[in-house]
Amino acid sequence: MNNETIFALSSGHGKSGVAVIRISGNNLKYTFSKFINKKIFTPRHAYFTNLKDDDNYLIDQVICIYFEAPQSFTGEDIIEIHSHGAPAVIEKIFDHLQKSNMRMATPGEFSKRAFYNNKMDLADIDGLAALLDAQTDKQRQSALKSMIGADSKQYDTWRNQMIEISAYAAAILDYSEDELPQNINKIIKEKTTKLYKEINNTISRYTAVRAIRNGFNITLAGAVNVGKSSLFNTMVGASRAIVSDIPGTTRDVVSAQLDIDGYLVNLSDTAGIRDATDTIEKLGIERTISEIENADLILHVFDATDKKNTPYIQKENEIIIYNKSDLLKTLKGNGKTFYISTKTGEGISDLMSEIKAQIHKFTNNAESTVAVNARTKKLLADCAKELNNALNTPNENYDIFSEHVRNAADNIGKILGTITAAEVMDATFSQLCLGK
Ligand SMILES: Nc1nc2c(ncn2[C@@H]2O[C@H](COP(=O)(O)OP(=O)(O)O)[C@@H](O)[C@H]2O)c(=O)[nH]1
Ligand SMILES: [Mg+2]
Repeated sequence: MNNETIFALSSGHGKSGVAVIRISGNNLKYTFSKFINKKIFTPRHAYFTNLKDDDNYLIDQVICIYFEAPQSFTGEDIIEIHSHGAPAVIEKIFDHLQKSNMRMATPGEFSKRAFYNNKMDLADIDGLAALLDAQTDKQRQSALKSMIGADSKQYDTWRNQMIEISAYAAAILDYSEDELPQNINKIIKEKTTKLYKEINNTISRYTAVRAIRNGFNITLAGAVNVGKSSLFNTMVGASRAIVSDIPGTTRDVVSAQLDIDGYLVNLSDTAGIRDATDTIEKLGIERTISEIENADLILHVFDATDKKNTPYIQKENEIIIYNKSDLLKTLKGNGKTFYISTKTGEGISDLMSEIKAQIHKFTNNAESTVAVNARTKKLLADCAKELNNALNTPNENYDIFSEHVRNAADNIGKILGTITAAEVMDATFSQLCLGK
């Protein structure tokens, strides 16, 4: 850790009414006093002031707030300058701060300081990064919950239980039976089994959490010319993909992000699969195949007027759609097949209801668990492995049992950052943008 005073634009870039510039450092009392031209001031109070440079030249009329350590985001002294949001004003303030011996923060540097000053652990910071990325209400809810410590609390509980089990296991060898709680052997095994189940259950929620945090992937698939792009446009509500009656028009994967019931949905329109001769179309088809593999839900579109429609074995994560129903005299979908017309809008709302139901089913209750991400999933898996090793310790060797459970606790410690390698931390902080 360095003692340098850092600053960054915490509000968004571009023209805005107000910009917030944050400064963090060890002792900013004097700096603040100069900013507001007052010797005595109260922390967390807003001061309206003419911000001037060292030559007494007026930079802007601003509001300044002083947060005294440790009651601040970073745990250090923080000054917030609320200036006008013009790029020229921000530039001039930055220039002034640089001349006052401060430097621009690197991405995530404020959070890094918060971490080192025990203001946040890595699970909180993962939540913060997700919150800053949130586009939909479900993403906001899930991220906020992690950021304010719900995940950390669960991890702490698990870790403490493991440390306790490990301590009891070690004690079995050192103490006589009447000095220990009754049935201690049985109790620690039961507790370890319970933890093992809980952690495996959490790992199994990974795909659901991912669908909330990064979006639920829906892919349009089917033969050419059945109306995939037309349905894509209907769903997006705007003409984003090229719709034409020339087979093979959609060559690349076209994607759009939608908000369905507060969930972020990554919808992609694909080339469709057929024996292509054109090399570009072939590439498109390859991409189609990989999109389908990554899809949480496939909307498989058929042309309802096509007499050749052969019976098709539906995949579990697939909805079968017959499009162009306007060209049919009689129709009705059943259960998981839907007759629609992108031309008349017929059947679209039933289809959307089914899509919503599928999203809810997929993400079911994932909000209630800790938000497993790629980093924490690996550590949870290592933790579960150690618990399993403990349970399979041969010959009732409680020394070895204790060590495995202790290792399991260390993996949870790594999730929180209490025990961690530098590269894990760098990866965590670099998700964050400037000013956080
Ligand atoms: N009558 C009718 N024509 C449709 C419907 N949906 C799409 N089409 C037409 O079918 C052709 C192929 O549509 P497109 O969306 O490009 O199909 P894709 O190749 O599967 O992406 C175009 O001429 C569309 O206008 C529909 O519901 N009814
Ligand atoms: Mg198309």
